[in-house]
Amino acid sequence: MIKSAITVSIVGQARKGPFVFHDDVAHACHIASQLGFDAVELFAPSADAIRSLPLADLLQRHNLRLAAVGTGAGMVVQKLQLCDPDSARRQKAEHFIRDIMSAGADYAAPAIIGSMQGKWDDVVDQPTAQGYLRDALQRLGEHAESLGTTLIYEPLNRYETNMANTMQQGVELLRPLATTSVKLLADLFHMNIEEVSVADALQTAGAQIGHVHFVDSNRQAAGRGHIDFAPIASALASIGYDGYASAEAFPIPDSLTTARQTIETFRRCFRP
Ligand code: LER
Ligand code: MN
Repeated sequence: MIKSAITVSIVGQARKGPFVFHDDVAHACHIASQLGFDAVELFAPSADAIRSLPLADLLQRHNLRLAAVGTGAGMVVQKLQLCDPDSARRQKAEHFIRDIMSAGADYAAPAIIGSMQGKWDDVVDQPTAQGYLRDALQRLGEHAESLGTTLIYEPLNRYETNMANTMQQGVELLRPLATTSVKLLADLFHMNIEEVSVADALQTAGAQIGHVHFVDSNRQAAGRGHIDFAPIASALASIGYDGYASAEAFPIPDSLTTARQTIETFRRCFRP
């Protein structure tokens, strides 16, 4: 059965980012559990920041799971990315991700690679960048396997990366990997921009989908934009997806309204 999750960021530099809750993890957990969410997804500045939270206690007290941990703070705060021309910087990026993966694995949560994938450009051409990214995904996928988790790779819209924009490009990027521990993230906001049909793209990626960012066309709560969620819910049901639908949305007009609207749409889609 598909499970619900909601995002909380504790990255100061990401206060304008698409996260439902900011700064106060205890408050986010309280509201998430009151509204009946299954889990929270955490965006943190570092593995140490995750470890210094009273997360075990909060999750247990509110009967929540940790759905996933984001790694994008490596880019937002330190400008790290896996396609950096400088090998020491690439290693630093990989190390940052590895650390977050380990912190997430304490709660059986996978880590997400979104903006940390980087981009190709005039300095690092496309085949070289693709090689850097694939090699890192291979090593990090093996690390996920050893931790008993998965690694979630996220195709992003063209304004954020040129590595993979669609589910099909994500499938092709992962195809040569000698590990099945790297899964795809289907972010409905990015897919709404890039896919011919969001439902068809979900069907194409099928069992490779490991996480869903459940959000509307305008990156507000599901139900506050113009995405038609019925065919998306059918596609996810038909591929047997049983991971999280996690609200990575702007808190517009505010966090509570966004959380309420999300869970209403979630129930309409997945608990009819
Ligand atoms: C992260 O999940 C995401 O969707 C990106 O747009 C941010 O890098
Ligand atoms: Mn996303």
